[in-house]
Amino acid sequence: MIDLYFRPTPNGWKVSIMLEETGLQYRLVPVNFEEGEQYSDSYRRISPNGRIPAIVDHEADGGPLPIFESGAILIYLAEKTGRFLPSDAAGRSRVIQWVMWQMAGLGPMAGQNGHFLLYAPEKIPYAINRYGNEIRRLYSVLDHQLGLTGDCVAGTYSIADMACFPWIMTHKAQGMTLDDWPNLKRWFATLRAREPLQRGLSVGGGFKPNQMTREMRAKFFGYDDRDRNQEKSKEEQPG
Ligand SMILES: N[C@@H](CCC(=O)N[C@@H](CS)C(=O)NCC(=O)O)C(=O)O
Repeated sequence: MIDLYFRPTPNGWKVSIMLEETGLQYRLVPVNFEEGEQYSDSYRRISPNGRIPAIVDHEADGGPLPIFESGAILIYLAEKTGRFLPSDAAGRSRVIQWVMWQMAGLGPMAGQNGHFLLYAPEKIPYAINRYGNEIRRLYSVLDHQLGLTGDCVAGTYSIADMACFPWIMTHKAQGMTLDDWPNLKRWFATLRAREPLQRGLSVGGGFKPNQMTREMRAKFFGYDDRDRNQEKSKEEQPG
């Protein structure tokens, strides 16, 4: 049995999709961000970075194995099952390159783009332009790659597709339309039709981006909403 420490977010879905695709037995363990559970001592023993997703494989050789970082989890599950990661050196390298690209580029940049577009307490044009330009560049990179490889990022359906898909799924919230990237649009529709992928996305109650109140967001993102409001009301006073 595998415990999946989870919350319905793009990084969480990468792993729930892989678990559904492989048919491995797993148990969902929700992590309550509003209560700050991700920072508890017990959770940090599983995920030292205090983020979801994480897994514990209770059937690993040598005893229960905690794993954090979604890319590392995908590679572990692919190796455990012998699926979605080619065994030849070139094919394996191609998939891992795109998993790394997602982990170091698409995910973090889309995260920052979404933050400055949707959640930042003030609109900062410099940040919105910087991350907006970078996310458009990354969409173009993926679109170009899919123009070369066809239906899958690294040739055949793999953990590279599962890593990228949930971050492209949030394109509307990112202020993007797939109409500008025909290869990406085709890939997205093909993957969207996969039943295991759909099951992975429906785990944990679907996508509720705005379930946090303004106060919760202020606490979560570490800014003092109360002080800002006081400053704002001072600014708004006529003098
Ligand atoms: N590089 C990490 C990123 C994980 C991550 O940022 N997870 C977010 C949810 S998508 C999280 O746990 N946020 C909680 C917080 O910021 O306190 C991975 O891919 O696993």
